[in-house]
Amino acid sequence: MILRKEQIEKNNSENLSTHKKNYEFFSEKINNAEEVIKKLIDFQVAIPSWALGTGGTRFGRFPGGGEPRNLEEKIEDIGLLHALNNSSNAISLHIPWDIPKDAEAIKTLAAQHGLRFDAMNSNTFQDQPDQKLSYKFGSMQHVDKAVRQQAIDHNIEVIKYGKELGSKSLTVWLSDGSTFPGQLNFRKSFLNVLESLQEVYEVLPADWKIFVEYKEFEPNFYSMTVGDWGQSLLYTSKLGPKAYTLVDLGHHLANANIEQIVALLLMERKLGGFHFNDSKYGDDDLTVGSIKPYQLFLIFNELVEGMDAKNMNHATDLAWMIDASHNVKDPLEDLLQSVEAIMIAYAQSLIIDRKKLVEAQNNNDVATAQEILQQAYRTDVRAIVAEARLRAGAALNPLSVFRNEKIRENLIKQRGSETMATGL
Ligand code: LRH
Ligand code: MN
Repeated sequence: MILRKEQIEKNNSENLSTHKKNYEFFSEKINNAEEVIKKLIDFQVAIPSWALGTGGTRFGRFPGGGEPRNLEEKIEDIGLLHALNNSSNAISLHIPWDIPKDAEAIKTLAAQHGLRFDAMNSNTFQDQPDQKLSYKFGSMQHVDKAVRQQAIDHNIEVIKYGKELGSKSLTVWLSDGSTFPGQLNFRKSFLNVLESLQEVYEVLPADWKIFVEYKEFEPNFYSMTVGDWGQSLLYTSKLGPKAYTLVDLGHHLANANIEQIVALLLMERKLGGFHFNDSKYGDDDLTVGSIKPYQLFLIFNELVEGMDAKNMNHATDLAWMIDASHNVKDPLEDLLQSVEAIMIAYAQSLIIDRKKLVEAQNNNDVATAQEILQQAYRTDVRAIVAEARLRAGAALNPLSVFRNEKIRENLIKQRGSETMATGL
């Protein structure tokens, strides 16, 4: 299902005058609109290949139809998102859910849609049909060296696929841990994981990064062997300069101050990137900015401040990825809303009066500091974000084009109503 430029232009022309009025009104309220628009156009978010179908829970899954049946159709769907918002030019693959049978062909197809391959994801949290040894009691932490070696070999295989596709990074999320006290020796488990990651690190190409993703609980419910940012930083500090910590917003205990974690990982030059989503309780993998939009803004505030302090390039020096699962929304609509929320939070963080904020902080003027942050957060930047899309040849309102052009209906006609995508 290819979206033709004319379809986007037709929809844009119907909304252009309203947009222009909004843009003129709101761009006057900020003094660096042009700089913000340039940064928004450069800012690209990778789409997870495992989130293009309907997700589910152990209680049920309610597929909506027209889901991609293979990697080629997943690339088509991400191409569609990128055509609509010009902010999703990368795919993050999960192996073995998305093994590229013909890597060259897949790479060419992705390029035709203006897409590149971001971080590759390994999977040692499920047992595959042809797998010799089970990961029931963990993978890289396992007491049995043979199981650890199997997990190491899998990650090396994932790097091989990534090299063929032009990816430059590997994300390792381990479900390893324990569910009952006494089940594990925490020190031995940590050292087994470290030794295993070191064997993967040794074969990592010179220009690659390895992201160590932490998670507080699930599927283990007593301990996780990469259980929080401190443990991940311990691994990445011991591994070496190509190892970084990956922050999945849903992988924290309630009320954790994620923006402070981000600031300190940036200070240590050990922040590798993000899995953006939102949550109210656990790893809910909900639409970005749908539950705690102010937290997302505060995280981007620390990102912009911390990256500028290290002269980092906002668009390229960190891995910006979404990790979501769609139980009740159309997967593509959900992803469009998530990218929009990320762009809005980024734009708001770019209009913070940082000079005044530093002044207020140096004067312990707490009230003024809050006023400065909330001035930016309460500024409606949607017309600025839309103007960036317009200038990049994308849709002023991606979601309404998706609906107006009956894209899901067409996908169901093309693929059927029963198709199920691989993934979560
Ligand atoms: C684990 C996780 C990890 C992925 C998986 C799909 O909760 O966030 O990033 O491998 O989701
Ligand atoms: Mn994740």
